[in-house]
Amino acid sequence: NIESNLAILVEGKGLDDKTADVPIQPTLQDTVAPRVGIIMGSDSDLPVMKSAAEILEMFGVPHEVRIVSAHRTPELMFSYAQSAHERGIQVIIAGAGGAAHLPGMVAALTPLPVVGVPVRASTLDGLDSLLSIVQMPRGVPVATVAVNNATNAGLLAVRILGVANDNLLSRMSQYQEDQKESVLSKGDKLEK
Ligand code: RP5
Repeated sequence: NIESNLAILVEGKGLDDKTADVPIQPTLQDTVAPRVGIIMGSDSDLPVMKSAAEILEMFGVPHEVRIVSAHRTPELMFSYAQSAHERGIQVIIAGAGGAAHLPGMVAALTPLPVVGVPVRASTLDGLDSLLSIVQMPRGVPVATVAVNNATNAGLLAVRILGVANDNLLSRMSQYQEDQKESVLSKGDKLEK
């Protein structure tokens, strides 16, 4: 669950510990390996990035949460990005703020899809993070979500995995139905 993932993160367990944080999940029980890697430049990004973990938790997608800084731990960033696909990770969600180089650098080092989350971390209201992440050169894509919108990063990861997983695809359809119902019922209440 999210708490144990985050606890492991806070305890600072490294990449060598590949099993301790893998929860048993209802939808992808055929594997114990995490399918989505959620990484961020600093533990100060956690309040924003935990929303991505909550979405993956809700859809039952095995995931891991790690602090990997492009600037403070560049060697770790290299090893994480270069080995993620070999460990069974299929999507990387990378959040960072300010000079937010992590998502782009990771995208340069992995063949996996990378979803970038610009974290509002400075006096510039997140515009600095957004531009740092979204303005990638041709050939190195990062799917960038809105500032602080780690929820959408989680949902995008579920949709990517859903292409090859009917269970996730139908859960996503249900999520959309539920969302529609919720909006319509709010509209009904306003009209009354
Ligand atoms: C980035 O710098 C992190 O992603 C974070 O958003 C920002 C500030 O980091 P701290 O100084 O709070 O650790 O690398």
